[in-house]
Amino acid sequence: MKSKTHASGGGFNPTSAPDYLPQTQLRELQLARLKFIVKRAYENVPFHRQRMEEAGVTPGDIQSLEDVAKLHFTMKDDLREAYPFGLFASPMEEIVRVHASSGTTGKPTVVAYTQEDINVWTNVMVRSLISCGCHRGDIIQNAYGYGLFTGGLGAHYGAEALGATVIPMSGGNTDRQIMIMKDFGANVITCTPSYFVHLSERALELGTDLRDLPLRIGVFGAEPWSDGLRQRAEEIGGIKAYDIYGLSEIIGPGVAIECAMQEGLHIFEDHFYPEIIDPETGKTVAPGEEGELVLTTLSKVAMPLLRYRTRDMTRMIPEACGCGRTICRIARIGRRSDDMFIIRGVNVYPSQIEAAILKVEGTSPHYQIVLTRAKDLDQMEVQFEVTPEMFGDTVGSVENLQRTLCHAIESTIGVRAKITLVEPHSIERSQGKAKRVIDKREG
Ligand code: DLL
Repeated sequence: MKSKTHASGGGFNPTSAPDYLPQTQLRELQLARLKFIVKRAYENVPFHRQRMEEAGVTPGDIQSLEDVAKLHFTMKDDLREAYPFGLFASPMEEIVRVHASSGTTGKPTVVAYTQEDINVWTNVMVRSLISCGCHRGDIIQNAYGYGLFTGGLGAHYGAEALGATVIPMSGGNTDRQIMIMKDFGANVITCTPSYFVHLSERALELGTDLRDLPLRIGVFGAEPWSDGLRQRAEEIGGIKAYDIYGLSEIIGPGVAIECAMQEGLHIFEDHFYPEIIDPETGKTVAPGEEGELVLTTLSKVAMPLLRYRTRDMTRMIPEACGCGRTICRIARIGRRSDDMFIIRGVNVYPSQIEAAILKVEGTSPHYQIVLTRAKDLDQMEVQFEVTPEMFGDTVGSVENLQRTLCHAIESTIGVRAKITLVEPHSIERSQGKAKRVIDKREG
């Protein structure tokens, strides 16, 4: 699996060789690319030039990888303010594609690609798919959304260049997905983990057990998901589920991916330079400590980003990986520094609630957290879908289940939640990223 070298995809050569570069070579490559990208940003994007001038830094000051710390951070708001094309470093004639990430409020943030950028994206997606055991000849059902979201087209180009057969399903249309999966013999599926669980359950309702199909691998990402959810997905789908990470601002899917060891995600650091910082102070944390992931695009031509604050919390795994890849690894991203909500003074992440729920035997990952405020006191309600089967041998009565869930949550986060059991399917299914928190508190 070390280096697949069959030509396909318009002369594109899918190989995972850069994953195994000796450290010194990798650092040299990174430094050369860092110098290139800083110069490019400085010369072509007024925003970056202005920030560098404010900090008294010129491209010539970047002489080592550590010098990256001299540069300014770029934030999501900087992209919003530059809406739509303000951060582009290439003239429009050279931009072959734009994507946008949907903001929950206001305008989306727009990102751009030259043909070279699309080639890099394809390259890292091929390496991602190879890393989780996909190969030429696989039939990949791509259920990430096609459109402004990067998931669909990102996975699509990578899968084609790998030499796989792509079924460009996009998200949704679940009954049809299931029929096509069965009839076309898909053995790999790419989608959000929450959508996969929904799809598997719907399949069962329609009399199809995915475990009886050729499906072998799930390449899941675009949202945080717990190890508990991974276990459920693997059980119900009869698959091996891999975690893929990425974000539009940096390229889309394919920034990092698990390998067969599944002990963290390898960052394609020949193209994306990672740092882990303390989100409060902006300072680099000690090696192996948790902090916010900051990424610098090392080869992005159309829209170079310097020290982009992802808000995703993780840590570097300093030990060498058993798979032999030399590129660095980060721990799975369980939370963002900003999907956190505070309830009665306690910081809570939806992923903690999910992990607590899934610890209870017989439960399913269909839940929603509703936050309200009554008489100045915050209340947290966890709505949880039940099915008749849950009351078989495992949980007993309704009260029993409520008690057990309440206890599981309280012992995990230290806050009591009201558990409301709701009808099967009453929580809206997402075709992409699941919406876990409804915050009805004011102010
Ligand atoms: O979600 C790109 C993507 C598509 C990644 C398909 C993987 C698969 P955005 O819509 O810009 O891009 O959202 C990026 O989603 O900053 C994380 O907070 C979250 N995220 C993405 N992948 C993971 C993951 C795509 N594997 C934001 N685990 C990121 C946890 C993830 N969170």
